[in-house]
Amino acid sequence: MAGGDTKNSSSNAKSRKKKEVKKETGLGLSSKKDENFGEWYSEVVVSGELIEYYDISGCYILRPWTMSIWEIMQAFFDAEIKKMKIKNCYFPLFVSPSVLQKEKDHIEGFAPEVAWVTKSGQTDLEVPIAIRPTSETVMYPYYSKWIRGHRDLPLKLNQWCNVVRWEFSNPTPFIRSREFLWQEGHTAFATKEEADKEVLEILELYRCIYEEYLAIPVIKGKKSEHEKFAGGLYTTSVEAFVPQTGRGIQGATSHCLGQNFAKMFEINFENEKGEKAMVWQNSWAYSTRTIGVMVMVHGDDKGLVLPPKVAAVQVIVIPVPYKDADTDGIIKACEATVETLIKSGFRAEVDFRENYSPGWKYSNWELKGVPLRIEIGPKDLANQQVRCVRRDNSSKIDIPMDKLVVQVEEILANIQQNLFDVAKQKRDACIQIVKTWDEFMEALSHKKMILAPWCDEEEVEKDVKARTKGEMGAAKSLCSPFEQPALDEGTLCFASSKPAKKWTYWGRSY
Ligand code: 86X
Repeated sequence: MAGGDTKNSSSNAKSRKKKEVKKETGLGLSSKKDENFGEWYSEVVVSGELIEYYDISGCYILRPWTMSIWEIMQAFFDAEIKKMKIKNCYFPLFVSPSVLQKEKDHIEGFAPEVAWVTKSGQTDLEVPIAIRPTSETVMYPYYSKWIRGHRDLPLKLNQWCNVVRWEFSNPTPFIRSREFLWQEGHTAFATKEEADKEVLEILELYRCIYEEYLAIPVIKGKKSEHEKFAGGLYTTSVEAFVPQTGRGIQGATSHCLGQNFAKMFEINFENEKGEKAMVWQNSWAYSTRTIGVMVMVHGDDKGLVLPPKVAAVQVIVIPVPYKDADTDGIIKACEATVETLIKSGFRAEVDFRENYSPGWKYSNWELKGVPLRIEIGPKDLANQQVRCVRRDNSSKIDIPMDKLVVQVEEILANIQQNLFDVAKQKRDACIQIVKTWDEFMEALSHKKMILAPWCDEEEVEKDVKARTKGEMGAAKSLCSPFEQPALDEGTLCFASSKPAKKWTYWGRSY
């Protein structure tokens, strides 16, 4: 007992000391990504100033550093869907219980997550009202009203909003929060062909957000019957992977709803032949979860690593004055550098704070993940150059002042590409192809993302879940990739030994 106490108090003292050092300097992370991923993540989102914890569990403050990333992704996606003639709208936050109940079947499983308003002041509401967990039931009664004839189709609406899902399993900033921001698109067409086409167009935009903006490789594919949105016909998704935890993560979904909701909400139209017909619908969404995936994939022991395409500040300029140096000259050079960069369209800032040393500033902007640091000291001034330091690989490059713009452009493009390449190489190293149950279990224990031939039967997937249940969580199907490797004649399902129908990714997931 005494021994235990001693050990405990000494390790407590150690961690207290670590935290004290951290408090004094305000710098450095006390957990390492490879040693304690969970703690590292909570620490990095706070120290990197993306998130502040809130006094309601599962709710987080999104700080400006987060919102600027969100706004950049939003600007891209919003412009793209406008090209597709999708229009923005805004429906109310509240749902009446009668409408929410309307699609009982798919609500049933979700019911425990619905948050309700039951009072105004001290007075009970006559009828409690629900807060939207998603907006099908809010919007579709009006689709029924607005759609009469084929001339009213297609109806293509999107909204940028918050939703609330009162989850009980361990909340994680961005990844699983009780309130989050997203866009939800809801479209209605006369034909299935039009709906099918849009599902894939939207999925391609989601791939683009992950791969081109967040520099995260994703796999496009179709969800199994068990994992699809129960209210819909089929679900497509982009799936990312976090090597440290060996977990897949659904990045965004694009559903074809078929005519299920049209039936429930009576969304009918008169077609060109004058016959009554039901619309074909889609719905699709991506959320602030994207930002959590970005932190998990690119962050390191120094803090956040922001891809240049989404960074609020792409270049931070830091003066490095010395006692007897030409401080004025250095300040002027810094100002000129930022001005040139901003004029050329870069997001650049200079850090002139006087009460911090250059070294402290370096660590601080590394913690915040700024892709490129430019240092200007006496030597740089004398040589008419600036020193660039990359956040992704710490490499240092001196560039002549008169080549600033072209070279910074090149370096940022290179960082963006390098982040993707490194992430893809790490992700690919975690993909394992298996043919048998034993190989599957072995790969799972090594935190792999597993590609296996599958019979595509729901019972078998349920069985896989049951057989892999444990403290780490069960394995499930992630998606059947659209890019299917050849499936040799006679290949058997890894889990049931029945004839395999397709290759499917499996793994633990968020
Ligand atoms: C599923 C389906 C769908 C529109 C999307 O994935 C894209 C955007 N919606 C969302 N889903 C629910 O339907 C749901 C319903 C309730 Cl009542 C709930 F509490 C939680 C839910 N979570 C997910």
